[in-house]
Amino acid sequence: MRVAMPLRRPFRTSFGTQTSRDILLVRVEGVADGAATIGWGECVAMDEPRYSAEYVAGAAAVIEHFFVPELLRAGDLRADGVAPLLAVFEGHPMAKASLEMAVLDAELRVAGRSFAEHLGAVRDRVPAGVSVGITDTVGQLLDQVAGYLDDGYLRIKLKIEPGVDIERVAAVRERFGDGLTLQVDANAAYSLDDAAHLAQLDAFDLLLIEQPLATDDLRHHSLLATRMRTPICLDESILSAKGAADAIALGACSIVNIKAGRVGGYLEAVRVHDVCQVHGVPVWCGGMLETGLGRAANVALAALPGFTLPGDTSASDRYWIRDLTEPFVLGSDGHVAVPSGPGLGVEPIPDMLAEVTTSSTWLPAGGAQR
Ligand code: NPQ
Ligand code: MG
Repeated sequence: MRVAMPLRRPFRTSFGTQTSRDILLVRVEGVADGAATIGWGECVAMDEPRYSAEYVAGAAAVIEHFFVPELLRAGDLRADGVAPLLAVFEGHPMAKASLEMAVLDAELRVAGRSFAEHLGAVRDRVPAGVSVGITDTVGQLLDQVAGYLDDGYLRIKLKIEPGVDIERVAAVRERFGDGLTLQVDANAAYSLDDAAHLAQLDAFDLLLIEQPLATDDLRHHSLLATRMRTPICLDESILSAKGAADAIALGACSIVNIKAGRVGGYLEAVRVHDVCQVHGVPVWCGGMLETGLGRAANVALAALPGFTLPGDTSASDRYWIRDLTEPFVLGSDGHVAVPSGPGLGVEPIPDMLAEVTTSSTWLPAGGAQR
């Protein structure tokens, strides 16, 4: 099903401005261990192919025409069988991840186990950071950062792009001081020719710079790492556990942002975590403006031991006036609680879901019903 959720405020990045979120949700029904169960998945694809090649309508189509028929043909299905079955199809990691998430949720609800427990969490709360979009003026940026620090967020991430970078970081550092944990995200907006320009960021003691260069450019990231002191973190470039191992071996990054959708699912996300842990590479949990469903799974993932940096695991009210589930709230300690109930530990509030649903398609063994 598709839901339309207005954003609390427009979110601008180097690839565009979003004012609302069109989100594909997956609801599976089945029987596990003899008991009827349902599960929810959330696809993190954006409505347009800007952050990555996937987009909502494309994800819905590939799920309907290829992925669900393939899974139905296989019959007996477990969450750890979803990725292997769908591996015959190229690409579409976000669409694949949403199906695996839904099957895993259904399975864990019957087993009475939480996502956190299943993935290997070692914490019951996770430190929360917040991602701040590009603003029209420096004044607006300072006001927004002040507001988030007031809320209690433990680290600030500024979106940057060519022309809106060094002075913004300088202004935030000057206003909030050396104690502020600060990082930036370029969403692939620069090229290696900008190395000297980007090295000016070294003066501001940033925790990291996220994805400065193109998604497919590991070699240039590794060269950039020799030309600036600020640690390089990869987001868009990390598409699998093997890819993470390659990036680390090439010296393209020293920190990794993990997003389950981008790597094809929460089970692969755990493997990315494991590879990074073996190499002593810190990881943190990214965000894709998820509803409470995706947020629940992200917070569970962020509770694994290698997640040593605050994630973009913000509270629900960072993005939504009203979330689809009971809202995730920021505690006075700047942490978000990890759900402990079976499966995701949260579900859509029926009234709220009905209010935001724009279409739904039921895919039984016989064929689609709208
Ligand atoms: C990132 N997320 O780390 C992404 C990018 C991003 C929280 O900064 C709609 C849907 C708009 C997904 C804008 C954060 C989005 C989006 C930015 C993802 O690169
Ligand atoms: Mg990013």
